[in-house]
Amino acid sequence: MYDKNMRLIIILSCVTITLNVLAHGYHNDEERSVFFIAPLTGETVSNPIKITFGAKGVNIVPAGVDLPMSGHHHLLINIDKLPNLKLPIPADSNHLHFGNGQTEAEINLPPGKHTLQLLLGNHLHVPHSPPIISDRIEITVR
Ligand SMILES: [Cu+2]
Repeated sequence: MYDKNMRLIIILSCVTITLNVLAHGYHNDEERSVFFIAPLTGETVSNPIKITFGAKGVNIVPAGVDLPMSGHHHLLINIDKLPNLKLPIPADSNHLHFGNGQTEAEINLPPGKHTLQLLLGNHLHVPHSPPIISDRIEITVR
């Protein structure tokens, strides 16, 4: 006869260990980043502008998927002052959500200089703590 409680404890231990491995698989904050693969800062581009998002140390998943160290990209356009990083990222023409887990996008911007920045949001569109955010790049649209 087996001990039901012991069996439950063993199962729970395995689940806990697995979750810990998933949660701490990326142990160093330095290894988590998002960045622009294209365009690069200082580039002059034409519409439609193809933007390629890079990510390191995090899994890019659709919004609503709650997994450790994962999230989806948000493109901040011409944002000088970051939104409150404890709240869901706003959704408007200056804060674009890529909630299907996209890693590239095509956008159109008026001619002139613009800044772009990437900010990762979790399953609820809330930035991580500490936030996973790219450098702010400047491009010129011809
Ligand atoms: Cu979002």
